[in-house]
Formats: sequence, C-alpha cells, structure tokens
Amino acid sequence: MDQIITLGEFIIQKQGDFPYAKGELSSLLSSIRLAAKVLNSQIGKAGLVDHILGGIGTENVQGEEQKKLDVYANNLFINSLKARHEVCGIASEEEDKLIIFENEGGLNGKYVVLIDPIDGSSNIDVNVSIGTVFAIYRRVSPIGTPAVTEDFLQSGRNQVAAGYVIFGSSTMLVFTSGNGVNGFTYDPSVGVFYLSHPDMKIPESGNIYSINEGNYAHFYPNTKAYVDYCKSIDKSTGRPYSGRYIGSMIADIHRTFLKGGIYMYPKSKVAANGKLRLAYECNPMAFLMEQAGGKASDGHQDTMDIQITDVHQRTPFFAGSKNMVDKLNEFLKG
Ligand code: AHM
Ligand code: MG
Repeated sequence: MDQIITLGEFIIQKQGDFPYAKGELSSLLSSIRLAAKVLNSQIGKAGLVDHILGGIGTENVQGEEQKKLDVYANNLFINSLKARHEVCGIASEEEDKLIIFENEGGLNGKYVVLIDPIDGSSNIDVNVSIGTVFAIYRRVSPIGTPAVTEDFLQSGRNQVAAGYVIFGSSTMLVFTSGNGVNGFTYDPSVGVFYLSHPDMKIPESGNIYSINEGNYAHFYPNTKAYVDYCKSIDKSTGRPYSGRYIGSMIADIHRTFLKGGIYMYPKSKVAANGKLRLAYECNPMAFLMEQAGGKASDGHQDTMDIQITDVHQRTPFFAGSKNMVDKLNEFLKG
C-alpha cells in the first residue's frame, strides 16, 4: 500500500458511494468507531478490573447470563448512537424491547441499527477474541415520527451498511456499505483505525471447517453427513479439512474471511433454529460475505432472503467460501 488511510479519511472519501449520501451514514459510522475505541480500552482491562469481569446475575432476553462487559457495551453503543441524531432506534441482543429514541434528534433520525454489542461473551473470562456486530437500515416509517417495529423487520437485502469489530490480538473494524468490504486495524498508541485490508475477498474454496462438533450427537443426519465429509480423505479437494472453532462467531468468521473455509451453526434436535440471531448476527455477516464474494445460507436459502418476523429470531447459519457453502447446501437438500 503506497498511502496510509485512516478510517475517518476513508469514510469521507467514500461518502459519495453511500446511498442517499448526505453525511449521515458517515456520522453514524463515526459513532460506532468511537464506541469501538472506548470498548477496546475497557476490554483490554477486563482481566484486571473486577467490576467489569464476571456475571452480574441477570439474564438477557435470550435467557443467557449477561456478563458485565455486555451491559457496559450495550449502554456504550446506545449512548454513542443516540448522541449523533442519525438513528431513530436500536435493536440489541441485550434488550428485550426495541429502543426507540423519542428526542428530537431521534425522531428525525433516518436509520435504525441492529446490534450485538458483545458477541462471544463466554470467551471474555478466558481472554479469547470477542466482537461487536451491527447492521444499519434506512427506516421505512416517516421521518419525524417514532420508529416502529417494521423499521427493524426489513429484509436483510435492505441493509445499507454492516460490519463488525473484532477485539483480538489486534482490534479491527471491518465494514461494507455495499461497495466491497474493507478492514481497518486499530493502533491504540495513536487511537486511530488504519485501512489495513482494502477490498477484502474471501477465497472461493478453503480447507477449514468450523462448527461446535460437541453437538454432533444432536445434529440431524444431513448435517452429520457433511461433517463426516469434511473429515474424510480426498486429496483432490484437500480433505480432510482442518477443524477450527473459537466459539466467537465474529472471530471464526473473521478467520474464514481471510483464510477461506466454512463456519456453521446448524439446527439440531436440541436447537430447532440453531443459536444465532438473524437480524443482528447473521444478516450483517451475510451482507459482508456476499460483498467479499462468499456466501451465507440457512442450508436452503440465502440468509438475507429469510423472512424476518421477530427481531430476536434465530436461524441455522452457514457462511464462508462460496464453493464450500454450495457443497453444504447440496448435503442439506438431501
Ligand atoms: P453470544 O452472542 O451470547 O455471545 O452467543 C453467540 C455465540 C457465537 O459467537 C458463537 O459462535 C456461539 O455463540 C457459540 O455457541 P456454542 O457454545 O453453542 O458453540
Ligand atoms: Mg452477546
């Protein structure tokens, strides 16, 4: 790369690429960038600071124990997005109900944000990568009125931007606004995200499969058959594949973006629709995947074509290299 570009500069340069560009989406992305920086500094201290680490004894809407950092991150993103007056409402994994901004700035906001503030919460205590994943839509309700449920139940195809932040060995923000995928790496000493992965493309094929295979006994026969296929020997297709499963979807998908492979969270006899949430986990990842030349599916249809009826609905999720997702779909069709 012959030129150093910061995320801030990139957003300004590309403003014209955003649909309905008037700087609002840029401002919105800037507030996510700011929250990501603050969260980064807190996550770095998570092992040190007792009042952030560990459970607080309440459960979120999914019935999962909320970690303190989840609550912190949730409030951070809500407050940061509210402050910019571009957003009329937020749906969060941590909130049972939609958050509708009824202040003047909120009523006039043109976008809704759907977010999982901390994905991979169970990895916080063990110092393993976690992340934030978000989807941005234009509202469908009239500007000047409070946001309504329909604003949040839009087809994944209507996303105007989506992205994730991975807090790993370095912190990265990866996003798309429908013109390819770009990744930015954070330099904490300067407090700046630099464009490090321009125009990310996922390899068409790979040799890594990523699934919680501890659930194998609960999988349906077609899923078991595909997992067995990944582990069987066929040198012409690079099998057996390597198995990698971090247990943080963002980290597993990030690796998949860079190295190729397939990430899977299937339905099973104990999880009728898998585990991951369509609106704020799968749809944004599917948008990024397609923009990078990859694919995301529930085994039957593309993730972004799934009909959404509930903001917290779950879906089986398979994402990664196009050829591998196509192969998986063949197995699940049977
Ligand atoms: P979370 O948002 O509550 O952290 O849950 C989502 C996470 C994903 O990051 C990850 O892929 C999955 O749950 C792991 O679940 P499991 O332990 O069942 O394999
Ligand atoms: Mg979470």
